[in-house]
Amino acid sequence: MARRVRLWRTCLNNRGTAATVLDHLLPINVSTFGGDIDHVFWLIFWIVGLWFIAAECILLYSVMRHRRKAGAVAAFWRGDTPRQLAWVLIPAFVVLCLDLGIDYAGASVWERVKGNAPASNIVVRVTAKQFNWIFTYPGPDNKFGTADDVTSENDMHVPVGKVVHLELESPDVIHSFFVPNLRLKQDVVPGRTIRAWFEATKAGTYEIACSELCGFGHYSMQGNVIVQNQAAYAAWVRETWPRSTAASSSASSKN
Ligand SMILES: [Cu+2]
Repeated sequence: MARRVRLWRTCLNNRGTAATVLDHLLPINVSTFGGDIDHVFWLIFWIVGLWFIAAECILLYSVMRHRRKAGAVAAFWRGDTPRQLAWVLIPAFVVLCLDLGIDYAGASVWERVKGNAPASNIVVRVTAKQFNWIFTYPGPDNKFGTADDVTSENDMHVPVGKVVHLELESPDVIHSFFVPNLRLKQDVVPGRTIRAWFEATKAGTYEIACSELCGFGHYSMQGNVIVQNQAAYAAWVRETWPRSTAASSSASSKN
């Protein structure tokens, strides 16, 4: 018991400890905008959580206080008087205000994540198909649809600390590209090229999941984002990508 009290006291004394404990409930964040996403997540969690507890307490109190008594008949209220109406209007107004508060807090985060992406020369085309992920790099000429494009199945290599642009496409059904550690989730819709971006802050291997039920093999639609330090990424490019064709293609265009 004393130990438990001490633990609680330590928690209360350490500023931010409660927040740190809660942070462990989420996958570790390795994205530059992940903190912003988590901030909105916790804001909604606390608002909805406290509202839920308050509503359940009122419900429980009412059930206990007005439980069936011998001879008592339940009253039928139509909400005719202002006092009765207030039970509906006041909570509805409070919920509206909380909603607007969440919208206000989330707007700047939405703008940062979904607005104009920071500039980058690293672009990866992500093709989501039943049932795997194909990652296409433009190759040394930096153009898609040319002979030096590089494709990789289910593994996406990216350098740490660099903005990466994604072009998401699907040839069949709707999928959703989800990397929990990057706090990135984006639907992939047939017939459209949807852009997204991220900047990873820590080297490591992070799971990709398809988070849109897309068919029998949906469960197996897994992949990895392999975030590498600059040297390791450069080595991967050296080993996997063809040599620069800039010289040969400019030579052939002259002919
Ligand atoms: Cu899928």
